[in-house]
Amino acid sequence: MKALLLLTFVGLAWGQWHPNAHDGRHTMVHLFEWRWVDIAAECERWLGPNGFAGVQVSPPNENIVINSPWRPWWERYQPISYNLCSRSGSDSEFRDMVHRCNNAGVRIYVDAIINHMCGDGGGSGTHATCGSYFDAGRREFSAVPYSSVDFNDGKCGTSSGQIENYNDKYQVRDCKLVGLLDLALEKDYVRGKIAGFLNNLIDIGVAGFRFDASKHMWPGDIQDIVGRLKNLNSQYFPSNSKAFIFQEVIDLGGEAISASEYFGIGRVTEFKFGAKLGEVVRKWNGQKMSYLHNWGEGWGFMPTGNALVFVDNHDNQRGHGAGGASILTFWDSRVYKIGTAFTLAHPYGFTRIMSSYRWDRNFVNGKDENDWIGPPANGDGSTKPVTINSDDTCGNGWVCEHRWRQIKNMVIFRNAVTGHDLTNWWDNGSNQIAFSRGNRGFIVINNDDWALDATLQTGLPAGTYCDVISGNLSGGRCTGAQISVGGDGRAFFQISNASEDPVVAIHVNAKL
Ligand code: QV4
Ligand code: CA
Repeated sequence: MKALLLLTFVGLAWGQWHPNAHDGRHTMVHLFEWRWVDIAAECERWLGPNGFAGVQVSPPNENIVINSPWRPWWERYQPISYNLCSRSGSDSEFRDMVHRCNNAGVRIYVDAIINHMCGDGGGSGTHATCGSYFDAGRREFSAVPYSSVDFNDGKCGTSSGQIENYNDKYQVRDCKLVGLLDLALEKDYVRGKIAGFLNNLIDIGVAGFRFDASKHMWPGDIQDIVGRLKNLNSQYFPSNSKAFIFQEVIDLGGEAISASEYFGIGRVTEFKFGAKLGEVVRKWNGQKMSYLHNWGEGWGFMPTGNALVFVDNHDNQRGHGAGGASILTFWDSRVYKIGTAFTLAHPYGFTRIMSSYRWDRNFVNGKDENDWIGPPANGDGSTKPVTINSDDTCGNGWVCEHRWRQIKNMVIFRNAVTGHDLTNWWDNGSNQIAFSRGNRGFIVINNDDWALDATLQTGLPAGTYCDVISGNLSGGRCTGAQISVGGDGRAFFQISNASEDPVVAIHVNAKL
């Protein structure tokens, strides 16, 4: 019985729920719209050395080219074929990136668009990133190939052929999501083509997949496709490793489809996390930081072992998808850093950091009319390189949140504390909170409008620690604040509410 339980546990832990990261690495970053050559360099110069587990990359396969007049980021969510060429680079550049990132200890997770092809209004021709011929009206995609029999047109029950009612699960799965041609995933042929695409990526050496629009696919169809996947490439992974799967299902409650239907396949995006965290950090709707004491399942979130969590994603940072106005983004950097520090310090879920580019926002009646703007680009539409400034920030319009010291150091904090329970919770009944992660790390946040002055039990061994929010441990000294922990584990903290970063975080790997 014990052995059986153990086997089940190992199977679960190392199956599709496990990110296949190198030991001690516990956070991925979404390098949204980055070029493969830039990601390869970033793995070697930043992500590897700073303990990042992996990168979620933008869709690598061929997509429609939309010039209206400039290319929107969302054209990449309209596949034309499974050939690997996109604005991020060629097939050989993709392979080189995967190889170099794996060698730097950083995994690659692919955003896989398998629910649909391009929109029904996509026209016909070769306006696609590898130049393949297609005809959206006739449902022909010659480079796969797919034809009209491979789509759900006959199955969808609405007169528009679109999803009209999210309370009808048949519509949500069998009709077109915003006009996107919906694949007949119950067909052996279609499943085979998709599995072929994913297995090619596995052979190249990727560690797993984000399944886009999973809510719009029947769990049984996804399960069948996952069942066709090879083990991961043994050049980089232990033998018999399975691809990590995380499914994009937006479940804020109140719809026909719930995230739990997908738990048996892999992890699932927990969208309640960012929506609620934004409310709390912004102190909207009567929320307070002290209410975070039972964050996680206690807030009605899915079980931690199923959850993929993030403060914002590429959709809800610009008003697409779900979450609404509460979502924290780099545009509000102070609250963003508070929310991200809490996320990375807290044990709940597998964490993903967003890394963005800037665009010119243009709000009209509360909606950003420029929410479509693609990555920083040259006049010919090609994506601009990510340049690195002498202070480690990025140029050319790339935000690089994952390089902000306050965020990068919390990725390292998480690596130091993972596996240790949340203990020593403290709050002032308002917006000042603190907690330990066993005897490995301690964080204090002051989100009130007055100063924090408190002597708190840190749970840490006595010594002098560097606050990794205000600085680094460098050359045997702290470049920012220092915290002395006494023999009884207690330390004195003072955090001004006027501080740009009203957070102090200390851990055993940044101790003098
Ligand atoms: C328009 C009309 C349709 C019409 C169609 C005619 O709205 O009514 O039928 O033209 O062809 C773009 C446009 C959209 C356009 C569509 C098809 O914005 O106006 O339809 O293309 O031409 C991204 C963007 C979408 C974009 C899509 C495809 O967010 O705006 O649509 O890419 O380019 C739900 C889902 C969830 C989804 C979320 C955004 O449950 O799965 O909405 N999230 C994922 C991705 C997201 C992506 C998709 C799914 C689709 O994270 O980035 O959508 O792959 O909550
Ligand atoms: Ca579908």
